[in-house]
Formats: sequence, structure tokens, C-alpha cells
Amino acid sequence: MRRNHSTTPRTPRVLGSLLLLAAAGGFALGAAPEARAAAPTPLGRVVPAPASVTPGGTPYRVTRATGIRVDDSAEVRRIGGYLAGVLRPSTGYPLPVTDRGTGGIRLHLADGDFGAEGYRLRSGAGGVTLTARTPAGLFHGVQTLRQLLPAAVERKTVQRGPWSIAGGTVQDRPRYAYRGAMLDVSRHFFTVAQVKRYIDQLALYKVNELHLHLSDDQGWRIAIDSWPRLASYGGSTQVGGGPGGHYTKADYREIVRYASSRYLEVVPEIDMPGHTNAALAAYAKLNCDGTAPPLYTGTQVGFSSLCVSKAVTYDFVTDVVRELAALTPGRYLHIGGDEAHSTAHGDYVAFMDRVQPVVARYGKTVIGWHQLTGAHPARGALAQYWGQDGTGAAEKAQVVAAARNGTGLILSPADRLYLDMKYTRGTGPGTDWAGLVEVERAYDWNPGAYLAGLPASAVRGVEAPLWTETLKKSADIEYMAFPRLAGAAELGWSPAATHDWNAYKVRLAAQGPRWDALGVHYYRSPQVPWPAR
Ligand code: TNX
Repeated sequence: MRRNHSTTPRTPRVLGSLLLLAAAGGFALGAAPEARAAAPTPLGRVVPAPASVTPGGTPYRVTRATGIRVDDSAEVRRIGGYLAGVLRPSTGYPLPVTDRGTGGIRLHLADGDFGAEGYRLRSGAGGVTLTARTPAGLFHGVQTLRQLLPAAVERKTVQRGPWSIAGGTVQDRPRYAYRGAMLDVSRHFFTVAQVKRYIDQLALYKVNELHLHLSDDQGWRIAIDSWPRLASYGGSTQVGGGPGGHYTKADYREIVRYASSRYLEVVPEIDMPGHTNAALAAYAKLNCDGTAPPLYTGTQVGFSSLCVSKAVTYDFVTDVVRELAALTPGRYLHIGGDEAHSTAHGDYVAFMDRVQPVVARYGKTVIGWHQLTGAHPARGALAQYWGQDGTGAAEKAQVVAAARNGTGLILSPADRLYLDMKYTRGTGPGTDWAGLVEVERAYDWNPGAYLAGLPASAVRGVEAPLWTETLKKSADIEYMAFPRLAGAAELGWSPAATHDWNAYKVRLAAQGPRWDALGVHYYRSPQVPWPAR
């Protein structure tokens, strides 16, 4: 055999191509017997855990002859195309997306008890059928299907099969309607391509809300036509003094479009009245003393405030909310409201009383960090809780009282779901103000019973925020998010009855080879029994 100068990672690709040739030529090649005989992934060994799994029957084997059969609907065909896009590079099969024929992988919309996002997956010798009431349900079913195939299916070059899916039925639907991830694009700016990469990773775990923290002291990241210096000047730096950046409206629409193609709703956040140094630096008139502060590239919080008593503040807020609402097909607009340490309490309440109706006027529902419960949350508003165990009793009581009054909650406990917390003392980057958060700690709690005295119906879901003071590149995002994000997604999706760390860590371990195949940089926590690389 000729010597190949490239190192080991190339070998499987070469082998894969040989196998493809072999398959095309109709002769068998010497795959290791144990590889050929490998049992398919047990039905249900996926993250998030499905609501119900009934294994049994013959597996379905994806072959060169497999077609992806779709309903005669543009959206179902698009989901079929997405699935084909995942499967074609690694299998090397044509996998035509068609509304003809029988067998194969079928994507089908039908009435039934699936809810808005649930699906059923049936697998047997004759084929796999995904059924849902909505395209979102089919898309989530496709993510389950992906995870039932060997991890190598995620590679971009032809790999050795077989590509078998265990026989049986998965019947699945989410516990919570809101399953979010937040990305702070203010402290460090991330490009459209980087955001899309994260969206693809979130979609794999059935996350359906992407909260973008678009403004903070260090940078304003979204173009607002009526206040152009917000982005052009307010967005011109970041933590550490790099060049920063911002999204044009076209960029932002592209993020929204891409997210929606993966069934994620984008929740834009403009943080107010604190965390506003970038805006105050861009426009002197927004400051009570009429003097613009310099741009800020440090990591302190709580030093900036909009000028609550000035009329121009509300012109500014109205313009920003109007333009942002026009860019937002989603239901929500997040107005921040955290750490307003430089705003007097009375001013904070007055500000929120004036700003929440502006959000409603432009057709959006308010989300605020839980400090909003210290003001008067608007009817229908959601509060995002980011406290921690063992502290803030008065604040917890305030949040619970608001929930009893009808304010919905999104749970993001900092000592569980803040993805910017370090895993251990020795792992970097990240921070540790809410403690060290290993994988088990991030997963092992119950959102339904988290705050004592909370009506269960008040909990609308969970969200894992990723603050980026210390994070600069996609590899940093991924290292902090994975594996913890998978746990957050499972808390949002899976029924409480499936919750079990010992079972979860085995399902989680199976994600490792998948992340390797996808090129996702992740933390190989010693708590998780990863297969050897
Ligand atoms: C607290 S959480 C903040 C952010 C920081 C984060 C760092 C919240 C609503 N405010 O401004 O980036 O801690 O972990």
C-alpha cells in the first residue's frame, strides 16, 4: 500500500471512499466483523430522553435504495431536504426526497395527540415513519432519528455503515413550551456564521428559543436606523478592546430566518435601564448630565443607567422597540432589567411602568430578568429567574409572589444553568461567581419543584444563558455549552419521570462521539463515561 503522508484522521475517509466504491461495484470489503454486527443504538438512548419508548421488532437499515418520503407540502419537503443533508455526506447514498413510493424514511403530518411539538417515530424492517401534527414536531423527530444512527453519520465524508435504526416506537412531546439558550453577543461579538453554528447545535437537542443579548455596557450589536450611532459607535468595541461589531438588519433577518428553519424562535434582548453604557456613549443626550461616557471594555456591572427622568429616553426606547419588533416575527421582546444598581428603585419602577406598554404597543410580550418582579410586571410578562440555591430569600419570595399573581417564569438558576460558570477550578475559560458547575450539578435538579410555593403552571420552561466576558470564539462557546447544554435541554423537554443522573450520563456519553464527528469542542467531564476516542 502506498504510504499516506496525512495522519490518522484521513484514514477513515479513504476507507469510506473505498467502501463506497466497493458497495457501488457490488462486492464486500473487509469491515471488521464486530463493526458489521454492531447492534443499533437502543431506542431511547437519545438526549433529551423521549417521553415514551417501546422497543421491539426488526431494525430498519438505511441503504443505497432508501428514499425520504414526504407529504406533498413545501415545509415537510424542506425538512426532508434537511435530513437528506445530514445523511448524504456520511452514507454516500442518494436519499432522494420524494412524495412517491413506499418504505424508506417517511415524514408525515397527521392529526393526533402530538401537541404543538411532539412526534411519533415508528421503526421496523420496512421503514421508519415520523408522524407529527406540526412541522416543528417532525423536525424534532428528525433529531431523534439522527441520534439513533451511529455517530459517524454526522461526518462530512463517506463513512462505513451499517446505518441501522432500532425497531420499535418512540412517542414524544416536550414537558415545557419554552426551552431556551441565550448567547451574549455584546461582551464579545459573534458573527452570523458563528451564531448559525450554535443554532445547529441547539437544534440537535430540541431547544426552541434563542435569546440574543444584543446590548450591554461593552457593545450595542443591532443596527437601529433612527439612532445609527448605537451600532456604528456603540458597537465598535468589546471586552478587552477588540473591534466589536454589529448586525445589520439584513444580518439579523438572516439569523432569524436560519433559526426559524430549525424551529427556534429568536428572543432579542435590549438590556435596560442598566447595562447601557454603549448607548450612553453613543448619544450624549441620553445621559442625565448630557455628557457621553467613554466606551467601556472592562467587565464590571451595575455602573450605567438610562436617564429615567428625561423625555428623550422614552423616544429612544420607543424607536428601538419599534424597529426591533419589526425585525422580530417571534412573540417576545426581552427588556433586561437586571443589575440596575445605578438606578434608584423608584426610578426603576417608573421606567418599567413606562416601557412595558411600549413593548405591548408593538405587539410583543415582555420578558425581563427576575428583578422585574420588584416593579409591576405587565400582564402576560415572563420573568427570567437567575438566582441561586441558598441565597436571596427575599428575592425568591418576590418572584414566587409574582408567579402566584400570574407572571410566568423561565428558570435559569445561575448555579445550575449559567454556562459561563467554570466546571472545576482547573477548567478555563469562564467565571465562578455562582460557583463551580460540573455536569451533574447542571442536570440534577427539578425545574417543577425548584422554588418552594411556586404554582407548577407558572414555570414555562428553562433557559441556559451563556455570558461571554471570557469567551471569544466558537470553540469557547462549545466548550462551555457542551455537555451542560444537553442537560438543560433535557430538563426542558423530558418528563420529570425520566429524570435520573445515572441513566442520563450513559445517554450523554453517547453524544461524545457525535460531537467529535461534528467537530464540536466539548469538556470531557470525568463524571461522564465517555467511550474511548
Ligand atoms: C450577571 S445574569 C449578569 C451579566 C453577567 C453575568 C456573568 C444577569 C442577568 N446579569 O451581566 O454577564 O452575571 O456571569
